[in-house]
Amino acid sequence: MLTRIDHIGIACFDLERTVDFYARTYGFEVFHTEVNEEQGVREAMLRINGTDDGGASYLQLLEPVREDSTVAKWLERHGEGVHHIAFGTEDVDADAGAIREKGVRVLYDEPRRGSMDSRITFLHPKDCHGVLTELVTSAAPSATTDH
Ligand code: CMX
Ligand code: CO
Repeated sequence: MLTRIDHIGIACFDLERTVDFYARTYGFEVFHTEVNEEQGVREAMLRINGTDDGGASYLQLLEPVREDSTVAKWLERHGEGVHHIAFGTEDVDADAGAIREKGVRVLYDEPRRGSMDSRITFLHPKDCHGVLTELVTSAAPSATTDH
């Protein structure tokens, strides 16, 4: 079951400048940063609020690290802005399977590694009324204490 907005993914050209904007304008602080080579991004997670399923909602600021990455391609076409939304679930495998059975294309056969050792998959935007949609299962809290 999908129980929270886990994050909103925002594509940007310059991660530091965008982080600075969110800090100066809203007072949001960086909770976590990492490079995800497989996804071709450098990212900053800004934690906005806790959620009643025990998780949290974040903004995920994304800067491409490779010209052939999906985010680089998207920035070239659209410029900066909202790139995707992500729903949180306790069981990404079960939810992705159930959604696939409804005829929505799930992009990965098996969930891959996402931010903070989460497990993620994506739904094709053309099957979701134009919204690239991610499903996320967070790592157990103990797995993220060293980040
Ligand atoms: N939101 C909405 N529509 C999008 C989109 C997005 N983010 N990205 C692409 N599209 C649309 C395009 O506008 C295009 O539509 P038109 O044909 O009508 O112009 C269509 O999808 C195909 O676009 P494309 O540029 O040819 O893109 P690709 O097919 O190469 O890739 C997608 C699209 C969804 C398969 C690819 O972006 C993908 O695999 N995404 C999942 C991985 C990802 O986004 N990783 C970065 C974030 C990592 C993280 O969150 O941790
Ligand atoms: Co994301």
